[in-house]
Amino acid sequence: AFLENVVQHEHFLNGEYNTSFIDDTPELFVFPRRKDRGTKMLTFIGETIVNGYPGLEQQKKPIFSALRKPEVDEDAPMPSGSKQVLDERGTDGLVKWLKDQERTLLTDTTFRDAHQSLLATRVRSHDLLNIAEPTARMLPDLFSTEMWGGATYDVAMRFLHEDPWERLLNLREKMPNVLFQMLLRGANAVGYKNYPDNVIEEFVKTSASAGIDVFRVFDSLNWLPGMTKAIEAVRNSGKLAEAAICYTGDILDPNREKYNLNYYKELAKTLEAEGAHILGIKDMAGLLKPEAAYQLVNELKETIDLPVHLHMHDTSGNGVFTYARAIDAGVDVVDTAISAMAGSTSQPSMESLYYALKGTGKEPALNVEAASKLSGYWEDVRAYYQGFESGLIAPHPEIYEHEMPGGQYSNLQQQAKAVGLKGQWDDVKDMYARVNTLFGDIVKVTPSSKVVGDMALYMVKNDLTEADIFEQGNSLDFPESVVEMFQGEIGQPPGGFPPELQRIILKNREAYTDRPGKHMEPVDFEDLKTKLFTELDRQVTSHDLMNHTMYPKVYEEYEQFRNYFGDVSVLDTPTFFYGLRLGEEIEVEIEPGKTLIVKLISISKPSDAGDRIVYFELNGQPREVIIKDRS
Ligand code: 3PY
Ligand code: ZN
Repeated sequence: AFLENVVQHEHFLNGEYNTSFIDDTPELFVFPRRKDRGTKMLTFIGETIVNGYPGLEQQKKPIFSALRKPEVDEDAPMPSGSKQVLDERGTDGLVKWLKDQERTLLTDTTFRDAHQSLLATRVRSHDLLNIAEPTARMLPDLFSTEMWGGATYDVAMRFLHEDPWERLLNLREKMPNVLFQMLLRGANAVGYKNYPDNVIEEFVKTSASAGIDVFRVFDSLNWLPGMTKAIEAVRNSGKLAEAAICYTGDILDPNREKYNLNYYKELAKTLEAEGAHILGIKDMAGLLKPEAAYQLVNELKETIDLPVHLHMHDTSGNGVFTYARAIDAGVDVVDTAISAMAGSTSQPSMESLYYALKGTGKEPALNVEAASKLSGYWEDVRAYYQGFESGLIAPHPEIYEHEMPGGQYSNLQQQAKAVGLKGQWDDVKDMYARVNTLFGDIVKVTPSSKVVGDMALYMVKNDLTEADIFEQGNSLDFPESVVEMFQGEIGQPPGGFPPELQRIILKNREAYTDRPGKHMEPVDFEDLKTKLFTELDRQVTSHDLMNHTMYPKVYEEYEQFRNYFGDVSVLDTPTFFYGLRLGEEIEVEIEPGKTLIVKLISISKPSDAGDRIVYFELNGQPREVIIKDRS
């Protein structure tokens, strides 16, 4: 899961709802600067009706079925769960409790990796919050809910115009009983590049106080120095450090000996010595075969004294088989998703795993009927996001050949299309594997996977072979991401970069092999606070500081959007993506107890200048907004 959408990001960055749009369409500012909330909302809905949502473009609003949301008794006491174990017994107590469990526990990734991998990370807080409390009440046996980090942080602001921190805090309130887990890209935090050490420290501290309990920390090259600061920061925050080894290659293949069983064992020992509470195995592409899972988990359990938590993607279709073998070997926790959001590039289905093992005594801890009910909700919600489906509708065992992380697959496909390689997708996939070999066989996960993808596109586009790179390399302009990686900006792969290739790629630039964080100036947060206070003209929170530090430009656009259109996270998802049908009326709860009733009356033809007037009723009163038709 991925590489997030970088392509799509870039694509959309130039478009629609961002600063450029607002700059190019000054006539939008005929409205008073401080519009009321109703007008802001009508402006957004009008905008969506006239111009569509970026990536979906203008289209008719489909008729969706009513959501099958399971009923729960909200007055009953909340069942206690793993969160209470952590709060009462601390991290060491939690680890002991986990080791004492007889059954394998489950992490539910539905709120993060599942939709990152299936729906381009587009699932909105509205749909998560709607099912959060039922999930907490119905699945209290979960080890954790993975609901933050990875690409969600960036996409929330960039495309959903939501604050990721608000999502976290609101979910925490509705789910007080299960551990909250996030994916942290080591020194890259939730970004695509290394950040200064003090940013990693602050980010972890702030996330911990906003509700994260388990931090799954990885490095995109399995480079220990890329993870140490993050692990230390998690421990200092009193939370659980799940240090992950990224699984690549195939330990069953004697020809892939760089990443053999011993390699993973040594890495695991090092992570244990670094202070990990839990060892994560992060199989981001879904390459871990069933027998390999058995051997790996078995050997790790013999080698280290930590609970083992296995994450994988079901791209090949072999996920449940792999998990069943990992369970045979005594794995402590596995990552699964609710079935309607599982399979393919997402995680294996929790109900499928349960049923596969039912009656053997090895079934994971799960109320399977409850999970099935929740799946009905997700089946209905998933339909809202149909425009973001990856298009991969069948098992894809080819993954074992090209090793592309699940979420990168559809993104790279888009990227290939964008550079005119639409008909050469097979060549790109093939080249991806060849570039990996050229680079010395590296781990491929955000952000290293993006570098391999960029190089593959570059070589196919320019009709270059490996031999050409060595022969003509001095006169070639390599993609920026490739140059940066070979400089050491995202760390070092095991065994280093191939020296001859590195010389060719870097030309006269210098490479370094120590931690990039060491070369970076710490961020002065006090200073930043003052600066943002002037810019935003309001109190600055630690969350603002983090948003700005991670993604300055995205955050600026997010703030502009929010000033202009207000808080659009309160809208239901069909309206958010498709606007309203003529005559349709919706209720929008803009804050607890305050509801707006919005009805679409009519839309004018465009004026000579291309403006349309969209007529609404807002709480029964006529209202209109002027929207530039950009078609
Ligand atoms: C991410 O970094 O977002 C991932 O999901 C990597 O697998
Ligand atoms: Zn994943």
